[in-house]
Amino acid sequence: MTVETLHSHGWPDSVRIVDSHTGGEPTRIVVSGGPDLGSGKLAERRERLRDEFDDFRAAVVLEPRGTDVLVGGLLVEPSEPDCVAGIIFFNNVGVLNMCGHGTIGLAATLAHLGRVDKGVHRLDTPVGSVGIELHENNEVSVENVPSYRFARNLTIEVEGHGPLSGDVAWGGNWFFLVEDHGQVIEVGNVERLSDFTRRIRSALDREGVTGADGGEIDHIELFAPTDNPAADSRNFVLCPGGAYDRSPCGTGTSAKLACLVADGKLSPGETWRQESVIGSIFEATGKLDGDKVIPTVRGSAYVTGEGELFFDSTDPLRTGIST
Ligand code: PYC
Repeated sequence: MTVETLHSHGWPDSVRIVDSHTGGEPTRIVVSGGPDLGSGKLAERRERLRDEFDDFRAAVVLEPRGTDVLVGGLLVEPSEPDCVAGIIFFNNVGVLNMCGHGTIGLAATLAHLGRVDKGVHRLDTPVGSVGIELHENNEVSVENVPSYRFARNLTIEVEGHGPLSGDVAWGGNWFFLVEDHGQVIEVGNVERLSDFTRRIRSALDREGVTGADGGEIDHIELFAPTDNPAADSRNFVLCPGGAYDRSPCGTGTSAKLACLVADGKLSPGETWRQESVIGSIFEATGKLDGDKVIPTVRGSAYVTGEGELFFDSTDPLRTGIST
């Protein structure tokens, strides 16, 4: 898209942003000045962002303004009347369905802006509305969308590894969850873990393994025991754009909870403490909703900055650096 087309598309010259991190994973919320996506359902507005404003997405999260690790969110008016705000998350390669760490960061952002008080609120997302509760000490609980296991113990052939088995589960995004992988989940090993999980994603792709309705499995999650007495398990999560999640991943923890409940390893109401590869922790509990589980994921987020991004029309790198 040329700069002239961007202008005629109503691309802004600048936007206001608030940055935060949740367990080490950064979130950048565009709080004002973003493109007008109309007033339809959030799923429709997400498609509009994807189809008509992809350069805007890229400009907000990619270098030189952002990084591949950054998850962005466009704050919009909700379409659901009981919601205080609507949010469309995106990252370095496209739009997301939902984002757990991002929702915790968004709650901290809304509190920072004085737009919500402590207590319980609802947010509209492209995959359904979610609850947030703001606690003391920067902690936030997110009542996520109903989560479930779609396929159990599926075996794929991973290049350089051989057969590998895992579960496919939905936690607001599609995950392939693997317990038995032979990898060491430690922060010093993230390059190797990233390469390994990318090969798993390629194998899923090659073998045509998807979530329900052909949904792409774009998140890969490995688990291992932890020696941290404050956690039940440590994970490594590969995100769609190739970066790894510094947090334990809210939607990934939700998918894990659904599998644990389905296996009878966790009872509704019991707490699961998921540690990330860098050592941050989310606590999660679930309640049954038919054959699905509604997870509540609790973590803490800190606002790290606030400001304005400029998109100078003469800047040749206005739309970011795509690699
Ligand atoms: O916390 O759900 C999450 C998430 C998805 C991608 C990065 N974080």
